[in-house]
Amino acid sequence: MPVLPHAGAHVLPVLTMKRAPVLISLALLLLLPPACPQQTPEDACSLQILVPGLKGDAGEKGDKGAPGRPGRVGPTGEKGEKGDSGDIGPPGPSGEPGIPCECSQLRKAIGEMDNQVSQLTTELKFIKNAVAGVRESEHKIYLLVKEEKRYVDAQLACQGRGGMLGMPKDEAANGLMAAYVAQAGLARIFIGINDMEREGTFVYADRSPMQTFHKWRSGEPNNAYDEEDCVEMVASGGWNDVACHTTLHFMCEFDKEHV
Ligand code: GN1
Ligand code: CA
Ligand code: CA
Repeated sequence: MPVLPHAGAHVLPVLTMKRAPVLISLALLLLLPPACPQQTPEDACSLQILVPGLKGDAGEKGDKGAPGRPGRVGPTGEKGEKGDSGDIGPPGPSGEPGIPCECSQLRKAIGEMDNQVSQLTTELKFIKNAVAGVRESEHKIYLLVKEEKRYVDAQLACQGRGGMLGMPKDEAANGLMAAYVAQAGLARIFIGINDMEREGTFVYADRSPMQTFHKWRSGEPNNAYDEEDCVEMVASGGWNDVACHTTLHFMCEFDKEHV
């Protein structure tokens, strides 16, 4: 609340309660004896020197201030594109030395195994030929069975051993089989060829059709007595159709892949 000026106080500006201490100080100063007796009366050793003077001239430029504090960290920038691949690095250091190769020992072991393989091969050949009495080509093993059976029973006997009645499908196979028969001192054997299903149409025991290769003897097949639907091979290698109920020795063949 403003304090209204009263009589005798017109030299002072309008005061507020906040300026009351200043007013009191000024009043005390007026009551005190003169503080500057050397000065002339004209000198304003009075109230005037206590009020602020005029604004002085601008001072000299100050020294440069200390650098300001670093600003705040800015927002994260956008992700940049992938850069190119770097250069190939230098080669790494050499590895640990390896274990010395026991080459001479390995060579010796391999040599011994080679000897064993060739010895076993010789023994197997002896067993096949002398004991079992078989013959073989690149892909097949042939077994001459010196038991007389009818065609169907002969085929069953071969199948029971994992094979088929021998099926000469080319000159080489026919020659091998014929030599085997001749060497065994046999005159004739059943082979795996018949025309049981359709008269005059001979097929192999595996049902594959007969191709251009054949070894029919002169005048055969003649289906003599109208009952010859099975085929025999004579020691010379020729073929002749005979009755299937005839009992003969026979030859089986086996695929080496399935042995
Ligand atoms: C035999 O039995 P024979 O000789 O008329 C053979 C026939 C031959 C024929 C050839 C059972 O007949 O298959 O075609 O010779 N029969 C038998 O001359 O072997
Ligand atoms: Ca026939
Ligand atoms: Ca015949």
